[in-house]
Parts: sequence; structure tokens; C-alpha cells
Amino acid sequence: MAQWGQLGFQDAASPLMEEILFFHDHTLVLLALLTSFLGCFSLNMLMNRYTLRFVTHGQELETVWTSLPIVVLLFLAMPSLRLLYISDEVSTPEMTIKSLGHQWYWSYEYSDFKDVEFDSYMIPTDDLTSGHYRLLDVDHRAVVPTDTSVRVLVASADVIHSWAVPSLGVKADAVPGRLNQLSFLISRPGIYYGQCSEICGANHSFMPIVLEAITPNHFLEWVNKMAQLT
Ligand SMILES: [Cu+2]
Repeated sequence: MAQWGQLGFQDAASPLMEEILFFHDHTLVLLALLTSFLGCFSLNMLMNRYTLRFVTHGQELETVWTSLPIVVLLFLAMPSLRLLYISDEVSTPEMTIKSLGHQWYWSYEYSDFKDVEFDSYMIPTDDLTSGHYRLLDVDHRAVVPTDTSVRVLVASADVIHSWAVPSLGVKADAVPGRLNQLSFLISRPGIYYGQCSEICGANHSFMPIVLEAITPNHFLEWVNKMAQLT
């Protein structure tokens, strides 16, 4: 989840988010280098008469400042496109969860197992106990196994919602009558928070997503318990 005073992204909990963080840092380095270089260059032009003459009638320099940005843009575009396609890839999922957006809660169906489905409502502020996060915790967390490639099918029962978990680097619109998919592999056990990311009505801010990642063995125990409950 987000931390107080946080400036960057949340810690990565999936390989995809690690790549996104890496790309962000890569872009930031390029940006810092470019800004400082151009800043110095502009200042130099203002201060120094010789530089000004060299800049206004310099054929070689014009060639360089036309081609260099192309190279810089390529260095940004290549990893960016690579990441775009990686994040869209749903390669042979080991498990599928269906998540439906409702006004205003999420429901989950574990279609690989019999009778495992539930609604997930935010815990109202008055009912919070210690250890719960306000506006983020839910009454039924979606439990998922770690080290397993999980596919989430996202759709909606009423208006457009959006299923997003920042620390996993995933976000998909939940559109009524349409099935969107995303996939993730959680690398370590933990509790990962997300929120509806499409303004969907009065209680848009009150339909968080909570994933509880546990080891595959514990996950199977949980599935058995859930199936017995219904
Ligand atoms: Cu929503």
C-alpha cells in the first residue's frame, strides 16, 4: 500500500512491477541528464558571445541536435513498447479469478474450483479494528497463491469500474458486457491493496481491492475451507 510521504511508486511485488520501476528510473536518469545538459547549454549561450556565433551558424551542430533527440527517443520508446507488450501478455495462466465490479463493491469467483465465490465490501470506518486501514480494508479479501501466474477476468455488473493493484503493476477497466483480462505473478506472500480506478459513482472511493497472497499449499487449504462453507 501507499506510505505516508511516499514520492515514488509502491514497492514491487511482481516481476512486471519490477520492470515498470526499472523503466521509471531509467527514464528519470535520462530526463535529469537532458535537463541539466540543456540548462547549461542555454545559460552558456546567454553568457558567452562566442558560443552564440558558433550555435547560430553551425551546420555540424544542427545535424547533431536533430539526430541526437531521435536516438534519445529510441532509448525511451524501445523499453516502453517492450513493457507495454509484456504487461498485456497473459501466458498460460495456472489459475483464473473472475472479478466483477458492482456499485460499490467487488465480487470474486474462483471458477477453477466449485462454489468459491464471495463479495468483498469495504469495512466502514466505525467497524475498523486495530491493524485495519481506513478506506482500504475489506471484509473478504481475495486470496491468491504466490509464485503462480494468476489471470483475472474483469467485468462489471453496472457501470465502468477499474480493477487496479499498484504494487503488482496491473490495472484493467471493468466494463459491463465485456471481459477484460490481466495477469500477475506475486513473488512474495503479503497483503496488497488496490482501489477502483474509474470514477463510477457516489461510493467510488469506497470499493477497495485487497489481495492476500499466501503459499500455494495454504491457498489450497483456504479453497477447501471456502468450498465447505457454501
Ligand atoms: Cu468503481
